[in-house]
Amino acid sequence: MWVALAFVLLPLPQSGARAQGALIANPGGRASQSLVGKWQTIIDPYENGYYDYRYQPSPNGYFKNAKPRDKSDLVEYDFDKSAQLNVPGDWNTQDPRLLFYEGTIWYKKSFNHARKPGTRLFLHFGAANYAADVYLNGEKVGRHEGGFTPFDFEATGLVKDGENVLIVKVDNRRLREGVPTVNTDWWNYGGLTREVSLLELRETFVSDYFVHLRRGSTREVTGWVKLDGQRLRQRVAIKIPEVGVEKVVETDASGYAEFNLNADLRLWWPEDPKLYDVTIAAETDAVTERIGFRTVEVRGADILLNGRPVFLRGVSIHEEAPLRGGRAYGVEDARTLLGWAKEMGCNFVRLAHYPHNEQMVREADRMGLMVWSEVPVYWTILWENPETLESARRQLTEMITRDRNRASVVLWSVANETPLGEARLRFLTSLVKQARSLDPTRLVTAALERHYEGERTQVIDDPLGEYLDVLGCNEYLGWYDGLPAKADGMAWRTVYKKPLIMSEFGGDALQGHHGDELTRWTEEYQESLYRHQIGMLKRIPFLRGTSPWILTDFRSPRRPLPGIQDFYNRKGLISDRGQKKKAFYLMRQYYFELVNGSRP
Ligand code: GCB
Repeated sequence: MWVALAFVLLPLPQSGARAQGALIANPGGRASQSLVGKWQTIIDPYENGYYDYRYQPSPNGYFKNAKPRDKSDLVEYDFDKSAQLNVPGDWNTQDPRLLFYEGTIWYKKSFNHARKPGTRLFLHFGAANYAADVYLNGEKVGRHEGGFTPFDFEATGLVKDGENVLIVKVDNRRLREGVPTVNTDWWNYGGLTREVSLLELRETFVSDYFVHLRRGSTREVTGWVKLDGQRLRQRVAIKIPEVGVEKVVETDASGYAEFNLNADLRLWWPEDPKLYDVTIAAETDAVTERIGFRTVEVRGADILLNGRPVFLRGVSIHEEAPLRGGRAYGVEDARTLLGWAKEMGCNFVRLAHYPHNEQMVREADRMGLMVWSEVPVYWTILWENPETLESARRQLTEMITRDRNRASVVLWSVANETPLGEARLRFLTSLVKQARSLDPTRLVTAALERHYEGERTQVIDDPLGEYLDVLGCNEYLGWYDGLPAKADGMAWRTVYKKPLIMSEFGGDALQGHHGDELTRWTEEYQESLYRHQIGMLKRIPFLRGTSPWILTDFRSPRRPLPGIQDFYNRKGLISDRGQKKKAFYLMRQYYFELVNGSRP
């Protein structure tokens, strides 16, 4: 029943062979035509451009881009006279009318194309929040749900020589059965929030690959490649020219081949994030990208990077643009956010609570930051609903497919603060299993909750812990639970012999708001909270990492308090204007002490 249902819910692949959710690896490394910039847009809160007045899907929706044929003709919309929005970019911060908007906006972009013989064309979207219906020259190309992962639709047969019209209906309404669901502590930024491009690929092309060190080995590179197209049996070379290595394999009838090779590599470390050009060269196509090599494992309560125990000095980050606000995108935003983390002494970032844009992980690769990457399975998901599970599984697949060649990513997180129960355990263990089958090389985690044993002990015994490699835990002692000094003398216990990352702790402070240590919302209260927390963290024997909540203040509709919050969660160590709060420096001192055994 459930398999049948899942099948019915998924749109059929457009060009026969490609599976739903299949992504083209390394889209930034392909020949492409960028479709970023100004798009014409129509705000459509009633979905008038989609449904007719009987609420049936209309064959003449806005995707037809109609124009009056003569002076008497009635057409009630006109993209070309409508307002423009920037892509990439959320709509909420581009027009004050749209700050709280949740609903449909139609986007239109015209582009010219001159078809090259022997090419296949794919429309690539970095992300669209939440549901996107894509039309090219009046025809439906596909639909994607999930606001933080990429998607590709083949458009080979639909692109014309000359002018083409691409129209996308983006709907960011929150859905009870969605992933995330209706209730989150972040802004529901809508729109084409990441890059859009037209990829130009060969008729048979290298569609995906996974290149990594075998777990436990620092010399043996292993993985697989996959071709897409008609000529599926080919010789494919995997090359790392800098170390003079090349291995040739033959793909099978499905275009798939595995490989193994030995190489004398300089490993990827946060202190020395070495990356190599790796080329996958088939007979009909070749692609190159920068890849780092490292292993990550657990041994008892230790996390081992390249076989050595590491402590993950981290910080949690929302994908919120530094300084200008709204959704972050692109290299500049990534450099600023990750640069602040580095300045604090981090070797690790938790990218909460959904997959961030690809530039974040690519920059983390270059800058030497280990990454925790997460799907938006947050709080109160509908655990019993098969559609919800299907959506979570698809988003997990898209996240892993996009980033599995990134050395920086060490942890896949399947959930954040989810309530105990059987259906939830079934749901999450299914995600854990899937993550392991898509990527057996990384560690799997989740941000769990804790409970009291008496008044002075916190226990982590969530049954999900059994299935994870690393336990994450969110705790708010001193903020939602008592005052900062409550952390003093608090003991921690877990039933698992596994490493713990304290994946959240913290409290709100309005930057520049001062008072004594017991006055809420002041920098002094937040600083004192961090002081008590650090004292407690140092006493947890199985603690192997921390990612306090959070690097910068971020917008949240749950935070209305006038004069203080004004719809921002103020737990940032840095304000939304980029000013560091006192607690930033305290955390920085703790991290520098961890590295040097002394003050910075
Ligand atoms: C949490 C959530 C995070 C919230 C944070 C808070 O536990 O995981 O998304 O923003 O608490 O500030 O309450």
